[in-house]
Amino acid sequence: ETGINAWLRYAPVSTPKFSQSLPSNIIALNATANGPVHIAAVELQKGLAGILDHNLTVIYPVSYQPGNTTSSILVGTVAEYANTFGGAPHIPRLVDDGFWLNTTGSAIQILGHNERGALYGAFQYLLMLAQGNFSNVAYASNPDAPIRWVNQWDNLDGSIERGYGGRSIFFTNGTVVNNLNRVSEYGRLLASIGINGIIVNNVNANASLLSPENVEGLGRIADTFRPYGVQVGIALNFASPTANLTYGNLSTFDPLDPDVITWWTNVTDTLYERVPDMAGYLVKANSEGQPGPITYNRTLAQGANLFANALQPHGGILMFRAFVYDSVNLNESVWIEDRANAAVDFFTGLDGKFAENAVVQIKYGPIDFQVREPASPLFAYLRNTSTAIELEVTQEYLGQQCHLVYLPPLWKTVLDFDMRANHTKSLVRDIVAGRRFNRPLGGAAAVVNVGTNDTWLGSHLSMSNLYGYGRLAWDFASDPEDILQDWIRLTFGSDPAVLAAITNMSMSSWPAYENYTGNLGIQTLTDILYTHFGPNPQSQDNNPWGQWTRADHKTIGMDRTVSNGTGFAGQYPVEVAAMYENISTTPDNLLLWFHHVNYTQQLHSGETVIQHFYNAHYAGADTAQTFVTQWEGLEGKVDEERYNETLFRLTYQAGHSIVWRDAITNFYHNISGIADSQNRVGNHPWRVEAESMTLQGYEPYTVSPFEAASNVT
Ligand code: BDP
Repeated sequence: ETGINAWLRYAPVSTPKFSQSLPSNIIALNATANGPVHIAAVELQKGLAGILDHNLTVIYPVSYQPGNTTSSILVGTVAEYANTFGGAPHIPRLVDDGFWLNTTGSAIQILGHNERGALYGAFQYLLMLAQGNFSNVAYASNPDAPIRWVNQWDNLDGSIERGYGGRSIFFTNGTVVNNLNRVSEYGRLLASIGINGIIVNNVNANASLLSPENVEGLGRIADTFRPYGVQVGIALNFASPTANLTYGNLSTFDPLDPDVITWWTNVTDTLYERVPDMAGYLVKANSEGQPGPITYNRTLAQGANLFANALQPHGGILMFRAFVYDSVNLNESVWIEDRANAAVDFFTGLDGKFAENAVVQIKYGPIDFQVREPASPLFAYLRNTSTAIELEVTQEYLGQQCHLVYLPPLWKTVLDFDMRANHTKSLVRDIVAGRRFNRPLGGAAAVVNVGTNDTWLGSHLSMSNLYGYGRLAWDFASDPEDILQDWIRLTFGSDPAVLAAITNMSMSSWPAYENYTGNLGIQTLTDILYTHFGPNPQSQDNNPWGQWTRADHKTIGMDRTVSNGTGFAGQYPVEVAAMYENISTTPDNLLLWFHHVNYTQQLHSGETVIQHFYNAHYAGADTAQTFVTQWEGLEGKVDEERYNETLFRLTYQAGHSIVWRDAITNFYHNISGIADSQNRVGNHPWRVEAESMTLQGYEPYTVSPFEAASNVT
């Protein structure tokens, strides 16, 4: 098992308890050539052959004669059903992409509001059977929100920014690859978890994606995804009109300039000629050196609306990223004081100024995909603007697929957070679903970054995060552990020992990672310069990104209060602002996010900050050691290939967690001069310090901070 089929293996179920007789054929109601209903029928055929060793014929299009559907699987749209059978079925209300699944009658009904919904229903049915669940069900399922997209940060040269699963499946050498088989496989995976859109290129976008050759290539990508109901969109470079492309070169990219408006209108029309169902655009502007409207003293909303207006006649959506910040003015050595403030600062005054087909895509926290962040206050600030939450499946700051970190529990801390807007219950998940502020659009986008590796993401266990993302984007209220267990049964079968071990490891993995990396809201103490991997607490201060710990000999933490600090706490609605303003009401796990305190400050738990650091790092690394032994208990219960590859990763994680533990505890031990009450820090019996090594065939290299490699103070 290479992992290529992920959770869609359709492995045989040993003792199926099928309560009805097996279906005799599949009737595809919709005749669209190569459309989602066609794919649904093909999948049903493939799935039942794999799961039950039962071969079915597909009949399509059907000319129905009453009575001949007994023991068929009927799959198609509600409208086509009504057409065929001369009357609408009596089922609950469905919205776009929703479906009805009924296995209680003689025929199995899988009916979608649209073709995509029918495909989703077919996958739900198959994923139920694949888990050995043959119970009778009759239910309707509707998505929480219309936007359930993934983002890929693929560059045209085939590299992937923050991708850890190999090269791009879309691009190579500046253009679209010839063989799109993996794209089709990816579409299948995405459809099976309800994803309906994808941005295929990096947010740090290259204008040459718009060349005629590449538009044709995008057309081929869109043709490949279309049967799976996945609509393709692209990320744009704001300065494209000045990039000397075939559409005419302008000397400005000012969003209010009539020539610029015409330029984008033409480009958009050209794209829609080749991709009539293009999902839309994603734009990162005025952030990390990217061009944007502010260059011309225009607002972010004016910049966003330029694209939204061009897309509007075609039904496209503009996703505009809230990740806007100016790092520094290095020449003047003026560093931003607190990057957490940036999003609300930049969007102040712009609520309600965005076009109706524009959606502001907001990272879950105010900084950048850290191991723990409070919910971005922008979710509560924008009330007359549609919003979506941005998550990261690729584990940029979270171990880069070398560490097992199951992410849905982290995402839930934000989705389930109550912003108390207008003193009223305002869960982030209800805001992004559009329910709380009555917005027509909304949803989620996740940076996924799969690559050509057979495991897609670089490691087998990390696929639970992609699966979990899809399930949560469909139903934000679903439970991370339930999702996980479905994924385990689908990926590894239903052996109870396998289920128990992977559940246990995965559910303790994010808390463990937080423990051995950065606690109490201090952020993930990785190298901040570029790699975002491995411990480097020193780089977390005196950098130009406003991402600081403010650690000195006595104190640590960012004071983000209104009374003394950067004022960030005041960006929340009043009840939440008051909670974070005060140390006594700030939860321990965000203490250092909001407050600058002595290392000896006592937590609600009774520990001091510094002793908590020590204890947590030891506890986290201890937990990571158990992943290896828990996994070893599964030898023979998981196929050899995936067993060995996963063991390799977990062994690495166990070792790296110790590197993390020692580097961080030594660093804060040295800086604070406060001893560990259990006298562990600095006493690492098996550790070999750099100064006691003799090198053969290696060259010395300066490690920063030295604590990661050396015990010399
Ligand atoms: C940061 C990544 C960087 C991205 C940026 C973004 O380090 O590679 O370009 O976010 O989201 O987390 O735009």
